[in-house]
Amino acid sequence: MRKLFTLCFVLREGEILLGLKKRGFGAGRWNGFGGKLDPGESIEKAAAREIEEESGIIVRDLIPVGTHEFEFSSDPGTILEVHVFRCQDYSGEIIETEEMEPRWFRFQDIPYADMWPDDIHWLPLLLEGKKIETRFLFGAGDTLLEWSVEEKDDLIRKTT
Ligand code: 6OG
Repeated sequence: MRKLFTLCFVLREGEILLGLKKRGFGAGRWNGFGGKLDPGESIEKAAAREIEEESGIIVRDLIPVGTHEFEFSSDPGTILEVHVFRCQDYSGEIIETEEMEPRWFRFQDIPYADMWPDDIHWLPLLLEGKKIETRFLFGAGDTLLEWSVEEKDDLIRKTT
């Protein structure tokens, strides 16, 4: 079974917007903004809706970065398929919400120790503008058992 999620990172000059998740899955960890798709909703619509619900801003550009497949050994066969975006153009004011406490971090200060353990393996690639496709298997205590991170070429290639 696959469960679809979105995850979006807002960037500005040398800084990334993260939110401290205050409740639910991943509470206590810093992460991008995102969540589950509503029934019938497109992935892009869900990404924009979640970021507005969780941080107050309206995104004007959503650049697809790739996908993660997360699996937990405690629930084999259930794949969390997470569609990742970055965004550099938004309107509105960033606010704290019931779900997230937002904060800007300089790239060199990203709190990897207080994030999901997969993040350190791919977030630096996102910051370099790379596209990615990853798989992570988590064991007890959310430790990483197996993982792979592939850098994807852009689909459009120059032929000359
Ligand atoms: P809600 O439960 O709030 O959606 N998510 C993960 N993000 C990272 N970096 N690593 C993981 O490793 C994750 N598992 C889920 C997807 C959960 C949000 O958390 C993300 C969603 O944006 C296991 O609806």
